[in-house]
Amino acid sequence: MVGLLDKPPPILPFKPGAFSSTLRSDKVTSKIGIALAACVAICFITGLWSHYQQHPLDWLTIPTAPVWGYRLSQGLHVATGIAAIPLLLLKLWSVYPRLFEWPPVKSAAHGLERLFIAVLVASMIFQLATGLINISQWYPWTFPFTQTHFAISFVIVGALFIHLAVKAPKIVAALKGPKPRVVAEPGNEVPAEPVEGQPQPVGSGEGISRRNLFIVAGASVGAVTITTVGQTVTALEPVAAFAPRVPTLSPQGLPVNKTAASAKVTPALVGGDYRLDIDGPTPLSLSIDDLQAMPQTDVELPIACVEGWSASAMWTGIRLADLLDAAGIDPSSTIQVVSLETGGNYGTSIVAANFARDPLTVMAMRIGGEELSLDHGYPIRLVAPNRPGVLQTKWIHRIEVMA
Ligand SMILES: Nc1nc2c(c(=O)[nH]1)N[C@H]1C(S)=C(S)[C@@H](COP(=O)(O)O)O[C@H]1N2
Ligand SMILES: [Mo]
Repeated sequence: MVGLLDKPPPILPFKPGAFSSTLRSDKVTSKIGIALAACVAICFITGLWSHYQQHPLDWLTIPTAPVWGYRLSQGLHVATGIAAIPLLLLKLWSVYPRLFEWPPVKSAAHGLERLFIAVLVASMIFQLATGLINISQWYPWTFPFTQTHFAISFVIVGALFIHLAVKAPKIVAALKGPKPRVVAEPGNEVPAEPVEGQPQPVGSGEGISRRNLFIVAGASVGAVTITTVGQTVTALEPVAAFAPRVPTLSPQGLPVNKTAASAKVTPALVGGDYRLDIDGPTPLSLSIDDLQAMPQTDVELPIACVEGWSASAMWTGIRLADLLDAAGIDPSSTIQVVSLETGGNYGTSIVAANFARDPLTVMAMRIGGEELSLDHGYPIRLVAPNRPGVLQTKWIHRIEVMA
């Protein structure tokens, strides 16, 4: 057995010298790795922020300002996640020959280190692939996406932390060290003088220089970013060829994630019998005419979806604080809004007191001056500042006091 492991198998990827690219070096691996780790760090922090906005912690009061806070943090979350895809592929390319290093396990510590790397790579591939599929609005799996995405993020960060700690000395040495030498192989030497009629070598005998490698890396990260970030940066919309959602091409200037039909909200439900009921010391039951007769306020606020698209709109509606005051609800109360949509995860949402009382939080009836379409939440929906799109509940018919 030991004898078997002494020598690499005589087949290609294991043969010494099987990988001849002179572009791979610890320095290249370290630089790409640092860019990838930076993306992972931003993605993790913005992901946690998004999670705790949707599942609040008792001791953490989320501020209502700046109004574009969630738009920025979730835009960064999705953009850094997308940028991590080409970076991860490059990183894997840069260390790929090590997959075939011989012997595969040199010691217990080495075996453990490789195991952590396997966990790290597998969890990152899973996270980025399912995340990308999710923002493309395709849900081919049966496991609960958000819980899994949340749990796996800790596996990634834990394994990455260990990986960086183990590799720290090597990374520091690689970054401080001299430029890796271009290895000239027999018959592949870089000629001292240009030879007329011969193609010029470009740095390594391999046709692409290390500088060009970084240009390719930067260009691929730039390309995936530029062609998708238009879903949230309006100025880049014209080049957003791969953005799953493009706000200005959508009804009333805003994509619709859940249509009224798929939420089973029928026109009959929002007809003459519709009432907005508010449970409070002075219970209210308001018809659409009653609601339209109340003082209306204009607010400019974004809808920022967890999937990374976002768009700002001018909303017109009744300040939520005015409705709560009319029902005699205490200003320190947390409330819940309830949709006509039954079932589904987003039929209700909790509104903490600071959000409920913010002067920018409205129960919107109009968008851009037009009556809300049924798909956008007619007759009335919640729009609050610095709030994930999933919590901007549509088709509200009831407001309840929680605590
Ligand atoms: N009742 C209800 N409200 C909802 C949803 C839903 O599924 N049901 N989806 C939410 C999500 S995920 C987003 S991003 C916004 C999108 O709002 P829009 O369809 O008006 O653009 O509505 C939110 N409000
Ligand atoms: Mo969303």
